Amino acid sequence: ERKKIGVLVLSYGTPESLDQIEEYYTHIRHGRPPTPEQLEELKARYEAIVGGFFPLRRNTDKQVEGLQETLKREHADVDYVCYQGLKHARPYIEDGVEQMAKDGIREAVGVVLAPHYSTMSVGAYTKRAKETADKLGIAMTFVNEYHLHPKLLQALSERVEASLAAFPGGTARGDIRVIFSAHSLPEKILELGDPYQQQLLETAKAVADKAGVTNWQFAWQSAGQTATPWLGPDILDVLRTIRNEENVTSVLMCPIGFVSDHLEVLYDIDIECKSLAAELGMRLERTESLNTDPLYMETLSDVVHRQARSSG
Ligand code: FEC
Repeated sequence: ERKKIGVLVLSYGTPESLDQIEEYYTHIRHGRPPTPEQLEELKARYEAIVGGFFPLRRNTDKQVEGLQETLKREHADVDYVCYQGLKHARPYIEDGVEQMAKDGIREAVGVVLAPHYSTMSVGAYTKRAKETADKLGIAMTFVNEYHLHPKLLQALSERVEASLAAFPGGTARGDIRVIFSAHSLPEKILELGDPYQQQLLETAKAVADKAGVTNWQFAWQSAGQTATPWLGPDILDVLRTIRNEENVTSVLMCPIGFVSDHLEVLYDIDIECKSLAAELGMRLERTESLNTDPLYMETLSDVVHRQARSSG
């Protein structure tokens, strides 16, 4: 019989309807409910992207299906079975691991739908999964990062090239500023020696090199509203600065820290950045999200298989 290995696909999670936003937001805030104003503000953002429809739910389902099919096709000698574990919504990470145990899985690999490692992002997912797996007697190891996987870099650089080509004729390629972005985190991660920033810069440089882009920079987005400082510069400040101080009028946003269409892309970039750019008289485009790009599915399949082999 073929060996059976569980694959826990870890992702952020999203509410499935407007009335679940409060529970979701409370979970993100470590159990502290939001104020009525904060709740309304978040509801308004979800309503603005798709009239209260939550694309991340379906995108994650499709990514997990895509990974399952790719694993089956590329590694037919192993019986990989994919499960979902979400950070802030059901099925929670613990639910995913419990389901594996119920199905008799004794060996598993976890992979996060985010390519860059930080103790506060990927590390927090894997810690919860490992604790549950240890309790339930599942031998579980994790893919920590895959930010320089050649197929990931290829998928990203193809997107950059396609978007650059879509600027109006007459726009010189070298005049388009490419801004790579990722979710900000509290600045204290730097003192802790966290690899997050370094890995993001490595991906940005590798993608720029591959696409032949020299006019690029990195910026942070979607910082939380807390008393402590978050990593900057923020994308909105960067747009103002490059317009006012360098007279940049064409911008391509490439959110390399995210792999799917969701609020941080569809609202923070497509609505917030685009409206500021319009105010500033700039043309702003965004690269398409990876979603179920076959190259991304193959990246995940490859790192999962390598991890399973090295630990099994
Ligand atoms: O579309 C959706 O429904 C979900 C969009 C979404 C993604 C996402 C990714 C990341 N986050 C990360 C860290 C933080 C930290 C805080 C925080 C807060 C929020 C809030 C919403 C939200 N995040 Fe998120 N995040 C998404 C959505 N995130 C909504 C709450 C309101 C707000 O601040 O806008 C601050 C928590 C605190 O106050 O303690 C920290 C990181 C990622 C990227 C890596 C990953 O995907 O895991 C890091 C998608």
